[in-house]
Amino acid sequence: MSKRFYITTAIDYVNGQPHLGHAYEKIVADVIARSRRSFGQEVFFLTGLDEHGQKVQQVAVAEGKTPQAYCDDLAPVWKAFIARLGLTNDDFVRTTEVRHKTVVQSILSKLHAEGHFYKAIYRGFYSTKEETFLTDKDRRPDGSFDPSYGDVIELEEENYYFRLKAHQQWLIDYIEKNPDFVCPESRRNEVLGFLKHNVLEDLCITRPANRLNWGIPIPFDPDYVTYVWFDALVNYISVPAALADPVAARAVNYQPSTINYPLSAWPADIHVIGKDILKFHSVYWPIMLKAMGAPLPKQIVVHGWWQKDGEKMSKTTGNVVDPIAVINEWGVDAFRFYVIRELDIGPDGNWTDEGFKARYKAELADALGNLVNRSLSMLKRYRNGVVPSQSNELAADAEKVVTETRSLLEQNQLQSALQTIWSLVTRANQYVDHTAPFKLAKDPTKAARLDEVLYNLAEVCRILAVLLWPFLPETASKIYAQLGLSGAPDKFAAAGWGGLKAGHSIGTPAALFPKKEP
Ligand code: ME8
Repeated sequence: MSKRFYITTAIDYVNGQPHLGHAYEKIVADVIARSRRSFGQEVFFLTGLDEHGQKVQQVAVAEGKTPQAYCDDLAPVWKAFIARLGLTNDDFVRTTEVRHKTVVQSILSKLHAEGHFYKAIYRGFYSTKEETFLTDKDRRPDGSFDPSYGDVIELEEENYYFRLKAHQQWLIDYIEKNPDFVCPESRRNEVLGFLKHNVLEDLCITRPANRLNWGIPIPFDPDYVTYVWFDALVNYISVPAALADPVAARAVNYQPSTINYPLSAWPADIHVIGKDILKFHSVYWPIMLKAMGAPLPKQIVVHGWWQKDGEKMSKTTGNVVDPIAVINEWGVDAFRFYVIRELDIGPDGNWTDEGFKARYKAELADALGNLVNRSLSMLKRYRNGVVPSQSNELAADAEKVVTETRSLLEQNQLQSALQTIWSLVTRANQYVDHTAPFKLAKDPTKAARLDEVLYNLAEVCRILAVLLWPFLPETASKIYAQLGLSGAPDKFAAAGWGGLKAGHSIGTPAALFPKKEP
């Protein structure tokens, strides 16, 4: 049983509409997952929902439902959402599932027995919205708390705490010795700065059940439930443990009763997350794992946040992008293309409808779509759709792009990979313009030259399908089908030059990206 390449996303809060930010993160992870599978690696791709906590409890009560019924109603909406994005996740976790709750409790029991927790009274300011205690460090210069914390109340409460101080130095050393642990570098520096300039406060890991009962009960004290983050972060290891991953199961002290799916996934290779939850993933999560005796994830990939038209997206002002509406109008691949092409993993991004339409027109319809359509239409018209003998005029260009794309995908440089792939699209379009096959076709003495040109164009289209598969799976499959090839273009190894054989009959060309009225 070889270890799978294990990739996760943040699990989304169930109480809210799936939005552009959620969609972006999941597509980033999906592109990485698909590319690794295409390289021949076995992959385990996990996403899911974060369902406990005060916010869910409050909304459920307001809607006259139990929190569980509320989550059960919303979970299918989220599952339909990720299906619409074309995700290839292998599992979908809900933190209300027994398999997850059992593992959270098992970890709590283990760490409690080993003396990692203590109980203490804390008096302080509390943000219900963020479900967190605030300190003076969270105050703005004028002494007030940022409105993003919502109503801040004074609270005195006895809770369980996780001892963190002993973990500070090894974590600093670890992040320094492992430059790829937190990516991009700016986020790594942010974590190191935080760890070096602050004394780590112990982490409050419970909430009293009489104030909040929508959470996982603490196994050693029925008066408490688990704090949302000690619950949510655990999903990354609870699912492998439940699927009988030996490393995960050992670390969380849990043996699933039925071993029907022996998985080898832990440690995770990549956690894809947004910048706002960096501290939870790069400070608390590694410390939790270290305390459990589990190997740490290999990499935390941190993406930026999307705005719309230069402003924060907000339902109240109506300044939102509804991914499903965009997909319904333009197709899933246009959406996947725009978010990955527009925003590199790291900085913040800005969605504009004009920008989206401009990329659709220039890069998808006029560049890629036109290349495939005219290449295959000419092959159909001039050679009855039968592939001529192999010619290698564009082989070197294609091979260079294939090598570069692979290397960029291996480094999760998704935006650059798309740019590189488009350099081949541009090259091939220029080749059409320079060789002018429509003129060659009029001159019978140029038949051999026309054969060469048509072969090169069809073969570039085939290679593009393979390169595009992780990004634009529907389009890649359509190109394959139009080329008359069976199966999916899902094996990177097929990107070598010369895959199209002389005498092969292609299928029917059709527009990949229909032009839209302005
Ligand atoms: O934080 N642009 O859930 P969540 C890009 N349940 N990404 C965005 C974004 C935006 N405008 N808004 C949110 C949670 N995100 C927790 C996670 S993980 C163990 C628990 C990203 O629904 C955000 O950064 O608020 C996060 O990575 C993900 O969407 C889910 O956010």
